[in-house]
Amino acid sequence: MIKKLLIANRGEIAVRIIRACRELGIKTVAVHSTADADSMHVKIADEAVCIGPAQSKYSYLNIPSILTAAQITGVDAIHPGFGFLSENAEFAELVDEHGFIFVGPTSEHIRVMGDKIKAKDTAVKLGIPVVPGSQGEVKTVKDAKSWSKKIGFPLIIKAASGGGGRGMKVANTPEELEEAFNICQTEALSAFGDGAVYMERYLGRPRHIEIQVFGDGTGNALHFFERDCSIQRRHQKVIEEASGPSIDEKTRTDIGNVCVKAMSKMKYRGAGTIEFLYENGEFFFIEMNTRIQVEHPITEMITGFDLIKEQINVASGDGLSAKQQDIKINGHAIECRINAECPETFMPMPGTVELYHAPGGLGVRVDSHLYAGYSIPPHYDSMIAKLIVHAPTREIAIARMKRALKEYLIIGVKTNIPLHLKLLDEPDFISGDYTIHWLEELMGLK
Ligand code: MV4
Repeated sequence: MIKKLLIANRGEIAVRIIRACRELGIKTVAVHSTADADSMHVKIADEAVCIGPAQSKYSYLNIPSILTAAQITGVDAIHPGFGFLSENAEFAELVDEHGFIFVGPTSEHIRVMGDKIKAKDTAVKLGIPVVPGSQGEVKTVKDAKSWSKKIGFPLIIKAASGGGGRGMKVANTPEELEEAFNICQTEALSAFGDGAVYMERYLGRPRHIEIQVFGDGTGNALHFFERDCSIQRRHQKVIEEASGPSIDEKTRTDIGNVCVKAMSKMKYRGAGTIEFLYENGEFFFIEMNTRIQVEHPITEMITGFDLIKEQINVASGDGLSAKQQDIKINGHAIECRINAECPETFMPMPGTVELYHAPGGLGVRVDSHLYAGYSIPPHYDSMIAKLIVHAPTREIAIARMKRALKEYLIIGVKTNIPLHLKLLDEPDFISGDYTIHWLEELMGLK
């Protein structure tokens, strides 16, 4: 049983985890940098420990400092949230070795999925459809040329240790292959300390569809349907929706069942997201994330499950709270990520929130750590809130999101609320007809 839990994170996700703990009767310990002393998660936790200076490297990524805080406060468990140490296999291992429960998968599963070559190999063995490409690492230009004859052009070269859009090169023709391969290998080595690369057929106009999965670590597994996260700019998601507007009932059930079988076979524990590119009615696995994700609330809204509580229950050894047949889609949900940023350059623009008024009413949820008077520190992510709406239909959800965005007052800092209002009026968004390139094409970046 977990009686006290430390949240190794900050911002809205720390607040979200503290809220779940409070409802479960679990005491909470916030950790924070000196720059976050006045942050919401520090104020609402039962206890708080300063773990270092503003720079993440010395605070939110400082493993000895976090483990010491856990020991001093006598917690049973550590929740890593997302980002920071959430997918650090060594951290998961150390948490375990120090006698704390890590709210997440085993360190072995984190390690395997962190290596994109091993992840893809695992997916193949588990029966998940993958993008056709090289089998394992491509070590030399000679091997790259040989694989390219099987894969065809355009193709994409990816770093095994990459992810989130870093360490990728597209070769459109055989003439471009050698240089693209060499650059990718060199950049992978310098950026990640691992030069291993692999190759895939390049999909030109896919959607990014991800499946929310859960496992109890003993072979029981569930899926909570899909999210469409195609609306992104420079690999930063901007709007997400559940369910996916392009996915029909049979397609949804089929891919969900494939993912559940795979998670069951590998005895996966905790929350996971299986990421696919979806093109012409076909799913192609690209990566698996072994953490709770930013956009988990839209899945919570359409299924009615509290995914953070589900994570904590699984970590406690209480297992999953539902059977697959109990998980149903109710209505539609949309999330707009609210960032403190310059509307023209999209550069982060921190500052002090002079006045704050969050929207409310039927079907409106705000996950945020903001309050009037709060100074957004410049050291971390520019996302300051997630505005989530839930409605019986997609059409009503769009109307509800527009009215909620118009009610939202964040005075003192510039935000991307005007951008969201513009996007929600676009015919392609309204019809649901968009790919991963849609936003960048709309803004003339491509
Ligand atoms: C691809 C692809 C096209 N074909 N793989 C980018 C992030 C990384 N997770 C995988 N990514 C891509 N892999 C093949 N074989 C296009 C992308 C991609 C992308 C994927 C998901 C969401 C946004 C994206 C933006 C640009 C490129």
